[in-house]
Amino acid sequence: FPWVPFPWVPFPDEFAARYRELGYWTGETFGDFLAAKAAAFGERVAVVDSEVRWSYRELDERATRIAASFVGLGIAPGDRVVVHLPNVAEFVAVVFGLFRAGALPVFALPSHRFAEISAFCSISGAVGYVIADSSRALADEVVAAVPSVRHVLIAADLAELPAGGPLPEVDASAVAFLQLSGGSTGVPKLIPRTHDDYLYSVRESAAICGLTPETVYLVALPAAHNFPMSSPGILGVLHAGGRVVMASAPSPDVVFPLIERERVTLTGVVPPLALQWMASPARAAHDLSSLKVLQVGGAKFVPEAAARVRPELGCELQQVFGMAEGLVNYTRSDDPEDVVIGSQGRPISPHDEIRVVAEDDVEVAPGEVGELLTRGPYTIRGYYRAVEHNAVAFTADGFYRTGDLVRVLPSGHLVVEGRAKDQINRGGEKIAAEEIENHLLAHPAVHDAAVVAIPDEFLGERTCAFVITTEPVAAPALRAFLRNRGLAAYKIPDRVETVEAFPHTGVGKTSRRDLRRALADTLRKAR
Ligand code: J2J
Repeated sequence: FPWVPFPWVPFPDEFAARYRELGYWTGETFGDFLAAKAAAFGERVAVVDSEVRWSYRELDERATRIAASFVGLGIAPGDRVVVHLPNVAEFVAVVFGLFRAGALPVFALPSHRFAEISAFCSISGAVGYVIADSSRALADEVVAAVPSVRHVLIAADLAELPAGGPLPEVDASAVAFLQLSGGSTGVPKLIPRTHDDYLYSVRESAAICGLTPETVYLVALPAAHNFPMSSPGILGVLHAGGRVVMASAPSPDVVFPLIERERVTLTGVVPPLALQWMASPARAAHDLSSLKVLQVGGAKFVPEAAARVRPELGCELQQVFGMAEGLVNYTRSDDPEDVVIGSQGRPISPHDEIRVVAEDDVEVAPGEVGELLTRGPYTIRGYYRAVEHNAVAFTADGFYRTGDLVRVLPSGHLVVEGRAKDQINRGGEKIAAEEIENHLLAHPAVHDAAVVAIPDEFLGERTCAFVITTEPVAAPALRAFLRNRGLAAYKIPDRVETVEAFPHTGVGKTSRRDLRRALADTLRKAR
């Protein structure tokens, strides 16, 4: 990945000035944030997992100690460190440790494997890779493949390493971390978020969700994902002085006993998990009465399922339509029932700018479906080190092209109607079609490949790979080939179809997008 002079696109000065004037960007860093919370909530429990129960004071001290270890290792302000941890309390301490050292966490998901981790390391030029000790073999491969990675660090050891110092001054307008994009291209995209912009979204999310020191939040989704991190998630709950409870897995057998034991009041899940929880016979055996609100987001939660949440789980539903690039929409607790069930919420901020456009970028009539473009106080202006892609992913005046097809209700709530990006949303897990196609093309017998979504009752969508091969290759062999390339399990195609040729979609040159659409149509008709 070539060196570029400006690896990220800052907000234009006049916008930054406006967001500061409005009091949205306060100059607070993540390091200051945790210190302030420790001062305010000292001995209250901040974060719990199956091994530890840390107070705000303990979390704060541990983060400072870990920051000193990073400095001791020679990790400098601005350096990138890939964080690859399961849902444990240590995740929070490590991330705040990096913030305090001025280094940028790059958030990997537990399901990521060599293909993803090595890509994040090389795109970001990471100097460090933090793991839980179980994934050591993977770390060795990553170090061998990406020369910039000088340190493989076991999270639990970080508080014991020789301390360096002093801790640096950190600038709140600087990039604080790199989040992952769901992506629609062959190469993953990293999202640079600043202290200023992210903390604004966190504070507002905490307010919208009515968080208090009594809030107990269960982290059911992977902690590193933007939803459980910030909507209002771990950070919103810490902002309010509440308690964060880490679940090692999102299945009912793990989650229901935790809800009962910790008296969990709030959690966030993707639609298939909501369905699984509602269908679980274990529900009757546990007291889930403390749960006040179930947030559902990451993929479309259809109204038929949404309507079942209150009667079956006995709690309120909040729909959340967000993206790691920025914009987050919530249904509000005082929204009418039909809006909570039938919409994906409205933006956090009065300064979130929304445009719904047709293919020519002209705005559609109010209430019509079009692509959602957005700009605002916590939406990025460009991906990290992605000059060419930024030219197509953003408009000239800085609106992010979400690739989501929406319509806007008169109340300002958005209804997600579909997608215009080459991505499969497999129950909230995002898969870039081109990325999988590139891996398939690396197989010696694969002449061409196209990956499309197939509708699925439980996951919303699954993946189907169409391949043209030079000799017969069985589907299991092709899947094994992808696994051996170190691709995360959720990206392995659910179905593989070998075809003689791809359909022609009209006159002239066929775009990949048209081809994918035609193939998806073929599948739909065959059902
Ligand atoms: C339909 N599609 C949705 C929804 C996300 C909160 C919640 C979710 C995410 C997230 C997040 C959807 N209905 N309710 O970051 O802070 C699809 C859209 C969107 C993409 C973003 C948060 N909620 N989506 O899912 O970066 O296509 O963030 O553009 O993973 O998920 O994916 P991601």
